[in-house]
Amino acid sequence: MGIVNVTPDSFSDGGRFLLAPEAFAQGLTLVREGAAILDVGGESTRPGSDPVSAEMELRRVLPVVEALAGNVGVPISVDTMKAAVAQRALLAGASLVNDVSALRGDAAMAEVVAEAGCPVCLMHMSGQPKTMQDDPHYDDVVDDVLRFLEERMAFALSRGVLEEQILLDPGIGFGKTVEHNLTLLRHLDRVVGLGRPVVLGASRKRFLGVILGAEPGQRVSGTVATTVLGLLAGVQVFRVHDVKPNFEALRVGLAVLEGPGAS
Ligand code: HH2
Repeated sequence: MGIVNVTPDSFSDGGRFLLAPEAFAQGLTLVREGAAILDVGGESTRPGSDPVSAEMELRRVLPVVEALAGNVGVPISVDTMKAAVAQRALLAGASLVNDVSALRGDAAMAEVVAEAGCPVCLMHMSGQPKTMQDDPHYDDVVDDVLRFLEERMAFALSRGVLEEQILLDPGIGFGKTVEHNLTLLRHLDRVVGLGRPVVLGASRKRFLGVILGAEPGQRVSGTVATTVLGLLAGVQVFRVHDVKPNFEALRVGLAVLEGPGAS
């Protein structure tokens, strides 16, 4: 899953009118590099970020979803916590909803997803992006994340979302210390054990910077390490900025695990 950010704070000097063409070009590049899904987002959820309005998110996301859906042969995911944004993006050609609030951010989201009959990614997040890194605490981070994901899956099912449409994500970096992230990465097999495809989003995240003493653009090899570990644990979807190195690592990893025909 290649990341297409349509957010001004994700593109160094992106003004409003530059965002869509830049994001569209990025999407094409990521597909050329091997992405099997593109995840388009118009609201930054990085620690400390402020929410944006639905109107602003729609203005950013819709043209990009529409253009990519008409020009690439891979499914488009919309990374949003807002039902209105998900609904319009689905109409514009998106076919998956990536909701980092796991259907908690907007009371109408479950219905939108259930009615569309589309896949939905439910991610663990403790708190809100604005404050989630203030003092994250868990009794047992793996148990707590598993319980949360089971509870959110039960909620989704109760609202008419089909089990086979649900993907789960432990939410690396969302209300977690470096140690919490490492513990979750060590126990990804238990998330996989919940029985649904798992999405891993470790790409360029801060814990890699802490380990490596590196800025975001220098965290690619560290990201690839998490991808290979995820593959070994049974993770099926890797949400990454740098598709080529991660895709190549997956191809080699799959060739080893399943034989050359699998890559
Ligand atoms: N991480 C980010 C955003 N969306 N979705 C899922 N399912 N899993 C994740 O780990 C995840 C996510 C944050 O990463 P990034 O896209 O780099 O930053 P931003 O929030 O600025 O878009």
